[in-house]
Amino acid sequence: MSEIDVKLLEIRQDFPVLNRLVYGKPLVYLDNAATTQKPKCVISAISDYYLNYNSNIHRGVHRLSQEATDEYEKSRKFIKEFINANTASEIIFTRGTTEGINLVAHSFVRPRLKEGDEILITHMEHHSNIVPWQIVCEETGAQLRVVPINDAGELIFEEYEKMLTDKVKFVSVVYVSNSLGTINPIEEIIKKAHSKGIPVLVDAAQSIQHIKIDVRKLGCDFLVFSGHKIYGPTGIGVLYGKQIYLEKMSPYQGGGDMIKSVSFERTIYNDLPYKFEAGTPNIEGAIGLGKAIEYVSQIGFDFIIEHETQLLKYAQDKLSEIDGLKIIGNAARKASVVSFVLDNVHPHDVGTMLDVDGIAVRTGHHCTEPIMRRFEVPATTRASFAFYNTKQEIDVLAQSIQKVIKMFS
Ligand code: C6P
Repeated sequence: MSEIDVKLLEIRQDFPVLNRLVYGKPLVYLDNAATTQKPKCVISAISDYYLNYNSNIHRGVHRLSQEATDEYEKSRKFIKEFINANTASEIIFTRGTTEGINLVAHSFVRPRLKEGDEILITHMEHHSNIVPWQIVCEETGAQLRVVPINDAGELIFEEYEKMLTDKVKFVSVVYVSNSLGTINPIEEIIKKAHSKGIPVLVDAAQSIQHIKIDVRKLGCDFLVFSGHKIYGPTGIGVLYGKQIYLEKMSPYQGGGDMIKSVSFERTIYNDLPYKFEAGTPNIEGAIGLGKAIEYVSQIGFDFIIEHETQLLKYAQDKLSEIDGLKIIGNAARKASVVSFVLDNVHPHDVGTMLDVDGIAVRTGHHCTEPIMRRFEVPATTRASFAFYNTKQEIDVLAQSIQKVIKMFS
């Protein structure tokens, strides 16, 4: 057995669900872009909170509340270290990527826009990096402009450069596309926008778990991700923002914890990061996310990148050999996603038949309808990989696809 195989065996033991059967067959979980499975340490951290110190945070002088507050804030510090933010105050807990983008759209971009201004996104954005900007544009009279992509599913950089006119007030762009797997040249995108003084938000929902992210090196102004895609719980996510911006922004929601003092005449808002965390937060979610990030750091990006790169190459090579299968998204730089269509078989039928073999993939438009239109397909079947997946699982996928083709021919 190779070193990677030995490590994989160990890693898979950390994820109890990977041992289950589906219709009597071993589960082959290839829907990791939708949500990743959770390691035992994350599950234990959540149950430990409920079993031993469940209480509200930032509010009580009692022991349990202090313990819960300490663990919640410890997670924030882990995340600060993980993405190399300047201070823990730049780490805002949100419900996920979607809420992070909406927060920035509402509290940072909208107050700075006037009629005729422009927001720039790309053709490969998830709906949650399209719709919040459409709402802001409707409200302000600004225009949403979309940078085109080529037939391989790559951003056309020259078009991006041309579209970065003086009218553009904000750029919001995905790092890794969830339906194509394309890795965007994010550093160059940010550098170009900054050369014109335009702030940039990075949607890191599909990159935080695959690529080592250093926000200071990237220089991005905002970055958002979801806990559940990096082996943490659902309902928790992170907005990173540069302190100079977060300080100037008005709150997204009003309520408890985001204030220093309230009177009917005047309310004084709390300091960062609490100004953006109104109400009782997802305490167990934040604690679980901290644990997930600690776990991922222990696995290490050297292993993650090496193994996932091999898996992606193996899957692309294997699936490309199948007659009648077309991969959608052939960018030179890709991460962990293979989207495909089969001649004469609807992706929903593909997904349903793969399920019978215990294989979990996602079918549909993946919340990226404009991409489906760009490639003139109604939907795709998407296999997406995590560091616990194996080449043997990809073999099972390829065999099962062959069965689907036979059945429909
Ligand atoms: N993509 C997928 O199956 P939330 O739902 O807030 O955790 O993440 C939204 C989101 C934003 N940007 C990108 C690039 C994403 O991939 C996602 C979520 C899932 O592809 C669910 S649609």
